[in-house]
Amino acid sequence: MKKITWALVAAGVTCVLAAGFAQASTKEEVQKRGVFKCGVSTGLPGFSIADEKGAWAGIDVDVCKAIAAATLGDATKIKYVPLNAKERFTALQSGEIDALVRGTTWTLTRDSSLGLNFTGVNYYDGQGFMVSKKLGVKSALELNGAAICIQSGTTSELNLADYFKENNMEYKAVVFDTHDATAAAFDNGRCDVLTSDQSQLYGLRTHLKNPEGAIVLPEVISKEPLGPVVRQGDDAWFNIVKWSLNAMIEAEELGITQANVDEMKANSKSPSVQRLLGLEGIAGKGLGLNDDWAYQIIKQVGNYGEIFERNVGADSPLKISRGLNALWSKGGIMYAPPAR
Ligand SMILES: N[C@@H](CCC(=O)N[C@@H](CS)C(=O)NCC(=O)O)C(=O)O
Repeated sequence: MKKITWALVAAGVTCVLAAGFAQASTKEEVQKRGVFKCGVSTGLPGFSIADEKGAWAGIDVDVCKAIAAATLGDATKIKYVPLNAKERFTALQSGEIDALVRGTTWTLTRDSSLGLNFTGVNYYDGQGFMVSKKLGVKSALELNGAAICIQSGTTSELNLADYFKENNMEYKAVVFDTHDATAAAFDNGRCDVLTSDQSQLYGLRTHLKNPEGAIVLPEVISKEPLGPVVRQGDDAWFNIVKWSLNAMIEAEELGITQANVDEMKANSKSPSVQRLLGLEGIAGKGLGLNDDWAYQIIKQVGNYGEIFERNVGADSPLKISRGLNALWSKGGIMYAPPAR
C-alpha cells in the first residue's frame, strides 16, 4: 500500500516537473508549432461563437487573434478549443491550450491557487438576472423561492448564493454544464429566472422563442472583470498575452485603426504612435517579438474600440453601450499602461 502511494507521489512529482518545463517556453512552442491554441467558450454570442462554416468570431476570439498576430505574424494561425466552464482551467493547466480567453472572471482564488495568471481585462461585466415576464417581478429582491437556471463551475453560481443569503431569500438552483443547455431550460420554462454575466442576457434574450416574454432586471450583483488567462511560471508568455490586449487599448487611445494604420505608420509624427508601431523605442525587443508585433495586431484585428463595436457594440446584434468598457479618457475604465 505504502509502496503504491509512493509510486503515485513520484509519478505526480514527475508530472509536475514535466509540466513546469513545458511551461517555461510557451512562446517558443507556439512559434515552433506555427499555431496558437486558444481556449474559448462552446458558443457565446459576441464573445466566442463559431458559424456554420466553423469560423469563430467575438471579442474574446479577437483577443486570440491579436495574440496570434503578435506571436506568429498571422491572426489566422489559431486552433480554437471550445471549453465549458468546468473544463476550462484544467485545459490550461494541462497544456491543452496556450491561453484561455473565454469570458473568465478574474478572482483572487483563480489568480492564486490554480497555478494561473490573469493578464488583464478585455470586458468589464457584472452579473444580472433575466426573468420570465409571467413572474411579474421588477426587482431581483422579489425572487424569493424562484427556480433559477445557472451554469456550473462559474462565479455566477457563487454570487447567486451570496446574494440570496445576504437578502435572506431562498432559491432552487437548476444547474447545467453548458450555455446552450442553460438557455434552453429557461426557454422551455424549467426555471423562472436565468442568471449569468449581464452581457450574455441581452444576446440570449434575442434567441428565445418569445423574446418579449422575458425581461432583464435592473440589479447588477457582482463585478465580473473578464480577461485572458495563462499558466503561472512563464513570464515571457504572460507579457506577450498581456501586451497583445494593451496594444489594442493603446491603439484606440492613439486613434490608430485597422483602416488608417498604414497611413499612420508612414506619416505620423507622434512619438507615441511611432513607438507602438515599432518605428521607435523598444519595439519588439522586450517581448522577444518582431518590431511590428503591435502593427500586425492593429492591421489584422483592429483597436479595442473596433473589436468592441464589431462584436458586442453598435455594429452587433447585442448593441451594448461602452459603459465601463469605454477608455479611461472617455468616462470608462479601459486603461493600458504606456507602451514605451
Ligand atoms: N464569468 C463567469 C461566468 C462564465 C461562464 O461560463 N458563463 C456562461 C454563461 S451562461 C458561459 O460563458 N457559457 C459558455 C460555455 O459554457 O461554453 C466565470 O468566469 O465564471
